Amino acid sequence: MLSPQALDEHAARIARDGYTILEGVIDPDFVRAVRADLERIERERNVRPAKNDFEGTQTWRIYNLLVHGELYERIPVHESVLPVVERVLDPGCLISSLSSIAIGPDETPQPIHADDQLIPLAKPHIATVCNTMWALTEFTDANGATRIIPGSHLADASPIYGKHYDSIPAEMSEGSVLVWHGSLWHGGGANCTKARRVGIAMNYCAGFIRQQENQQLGIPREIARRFSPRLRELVGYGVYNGLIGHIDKRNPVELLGEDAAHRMVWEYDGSDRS
Ligand SMILES: O=C(O)CCC(=O)C(=O)O
Repeated sequence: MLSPQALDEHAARIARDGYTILEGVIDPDFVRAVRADLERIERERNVRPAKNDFEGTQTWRIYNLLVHGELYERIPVHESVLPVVERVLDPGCLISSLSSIAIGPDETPQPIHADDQLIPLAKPHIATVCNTMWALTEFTDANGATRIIPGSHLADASPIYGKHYDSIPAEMSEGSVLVWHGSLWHGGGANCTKARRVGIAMNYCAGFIRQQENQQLGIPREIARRFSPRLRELVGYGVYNGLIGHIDKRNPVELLGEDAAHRMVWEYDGSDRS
């Protein structure tokens, strides 16, 4: 577990450079278990690469991982990763999407993009998105490590789709996590090796914008019911700042048969906004 000081330093690095790498924070047994389980899902669901350049034609992706078993429930709440994200967004952040990305041999580079570029806000702006890439294998220049352009989160525009930009590979050891500001220009790398580069894309957004994968409709309620209280909030069974996301003035967690832990904005007494 990272110290509060280390967490602050990582958040400061993201503010300055647009990214940071949390070296070796994921338990090796967990890394192996997730890798093996992704192979199971691929086999059972006959997952195949997409046919477009953005997702990659030699890249295996599995979306909406929270419906695929309890193993995945440990990812969004990881004790060394979530606190960094909470410092970049705030504790009211949400899961935006949770998917796997296995880049296979012969994959070509993904077009450089910013994960928030479809959000029509003038740039640069505060982080509305904060994304993480978990290395389930080593990430190297040769096998398709995520390519990044340090500092680009401060640009006044998003990259032009399909244009070449000089970038560096975010190389990291198995069990490490790359965390970036959603405005950072980046893309998956080309894989020139004979083995797959496997990652988990654990993506978060601010509690006041729309999640990329619809978590409340995409995860059956009986699955969400077994989630931990924090995971329920992260998928959207909660309200941001006591207001955003309410249903008829009530906290949506009540749909799961739970009492709401936090007060709604109209219950604040003016001195206390906790
Ligand atoms: O696979 C990667 O390294 C990055 C993927 C990515 O940025 C995306 O699919 O949006």
